[in-house]
Amino acid sequence: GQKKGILYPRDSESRQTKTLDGIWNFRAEPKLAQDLGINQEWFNQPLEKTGDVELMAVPSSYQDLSNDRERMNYIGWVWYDREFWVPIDWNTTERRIFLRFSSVNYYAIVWVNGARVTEHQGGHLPFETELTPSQLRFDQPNLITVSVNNTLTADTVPQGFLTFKTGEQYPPNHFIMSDNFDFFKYAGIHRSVVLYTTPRNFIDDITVSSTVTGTTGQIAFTIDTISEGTAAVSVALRDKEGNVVAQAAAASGTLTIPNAKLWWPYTMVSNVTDAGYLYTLEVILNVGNVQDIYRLKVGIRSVKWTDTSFTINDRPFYFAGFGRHEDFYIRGRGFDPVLLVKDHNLIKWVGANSYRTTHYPYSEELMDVVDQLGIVIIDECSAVSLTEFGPGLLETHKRELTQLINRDKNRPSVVMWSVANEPRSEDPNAENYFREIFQHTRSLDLSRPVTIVLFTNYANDKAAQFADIVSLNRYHAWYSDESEIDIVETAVKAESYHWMNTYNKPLIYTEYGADTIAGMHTSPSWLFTEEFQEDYMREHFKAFDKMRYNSSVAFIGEMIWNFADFMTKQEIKRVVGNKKGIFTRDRQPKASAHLLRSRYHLLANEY
Ligand code: GCB
Repeated sequence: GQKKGILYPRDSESRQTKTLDGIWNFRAEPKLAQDLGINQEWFNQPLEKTGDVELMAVPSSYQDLSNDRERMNYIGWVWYDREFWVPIDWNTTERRIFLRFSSVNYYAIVWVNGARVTEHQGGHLPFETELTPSQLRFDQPNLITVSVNNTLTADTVPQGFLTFKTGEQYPPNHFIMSDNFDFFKYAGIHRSVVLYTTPRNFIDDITVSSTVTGTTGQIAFTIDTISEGTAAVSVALRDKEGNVVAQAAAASGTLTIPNAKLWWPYTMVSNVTDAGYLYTLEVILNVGNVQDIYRLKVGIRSVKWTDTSFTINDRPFYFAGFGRHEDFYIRGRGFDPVLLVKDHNLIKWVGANSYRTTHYPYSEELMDVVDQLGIVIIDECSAVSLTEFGPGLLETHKRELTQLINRDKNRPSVVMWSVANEPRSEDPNAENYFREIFQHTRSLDLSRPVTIVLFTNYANDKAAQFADIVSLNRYHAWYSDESEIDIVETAVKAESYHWMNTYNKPLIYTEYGADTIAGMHTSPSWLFTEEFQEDYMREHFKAFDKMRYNSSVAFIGEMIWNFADFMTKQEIKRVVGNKKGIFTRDRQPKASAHLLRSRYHLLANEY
């Protein structure tokens, strides 16, 4: 059969992984070089034979590693290569070897020893290909070459638009790639590259979903295998101590767990060690006398929603969280385990119970961490700020959702899918477009609600009608009625009630925020000062409190924009990036972090 799973590569008795992370060679094509590297077949030899190469770290964005303005604004093909060895005992038809990329932004072509082995479009999501022993060398180094193109179009998610500027003030061939989103267009090999092995007959995919009835948990499971002989699949669910609490000898079925330990958000348990309880689903495939073993962490929890409620394990859940970014100095959007740990320590310090993966899927390592800590996730795909709704875009967007759900479907932390952030959803074409997007998402997963994050006027919006839960971004007293914080409470309530009453769905306020330069103070508060950010938040809290205590509507959450300052394109409304963080880009608290901390701890006592 055709491989369709994208399980995270994990070592086991039957599987090995080998990282290709480290220092690679790098070469950018000259500006507007018209596919020079492909035409000259740079993949057929070490890059250093084709011209000057630079050092490049993998994983990392490539933009901030040089001091070059052109590199920062580069649009087009860049090339990476390195040598690698394959262990001699991998040279057997008893094993399969896969090459897996966790994220390359945006478009990638991969060659091994000069042969094109795979390509992928779309950042933030993994892709892989099998390498046969005949494609590899076991007695000398192998060459891997990756070309990466960051050009966005009307058919990519997100969208971008190349414009050549002409006129006497412009030099020849002056062009820009414009976009409508508010984060820097980092590009490159953003997450790990690994080789991993499986036995010839192997576990391709695992799908689980859980329900809870009283004290009993149930896990429905499906195991997909690729095997040539008669395959026998068995599964065993082990608790944290390693005891088997349920098992089955079948490729699909339901496990019943009496007195199940539930997966709880960490703010909803009194003992923090009870948060995010994970069992291990041990899956064994036997073909002849060869086994493949894969262990997947699973949580038992229920997610339920109606037009008036949202619950986790049958308790109302109120989202107290953030919008975020994968963003840091130097590495850009490159995966960084140090930052991952620091951020989640800060998130727990603030007492946030949730966040949205604005505006693209975050790393698999991060998803492991939130599963383990009991932090709740609204999982967003890369469709940010869509402006034109053509058939090419629809196809790309659906493919991204398929890959996202395939990757994250088993995560207990993920309680909702977000199909888009701030599309021009008052456009008449948005109606059919989003009807299809929502249908497609539900065809892949019915166990979680689907939301869309809107910034339209409730009366003209064409997409909210399809959502289970409506999410709203709004910046009263910032982008509209700027500085007039005395209107905030009234404005937030008036508008939120319109959304809730028009659509009869739960509402989450997914963004509000004010750019704040850390260390800038005034009394009384002025735009951009720490005092203003605090005042602005307090006015929002008044509105949120009135709405969450109003039992005739379902106001189910507040998420501030943003967890930390982050890099954006250069524009005059940004002072070296977006400063709406409650932490600075280097993760130091502004006054607002302390204010939010006292609120989120109070909220945690109530829910
Ligand atoms: C928004 C966007 C977010 C921006 C934010 C802002 O509505 O969803 O990506 O960064 O506003 O600060 O303008």
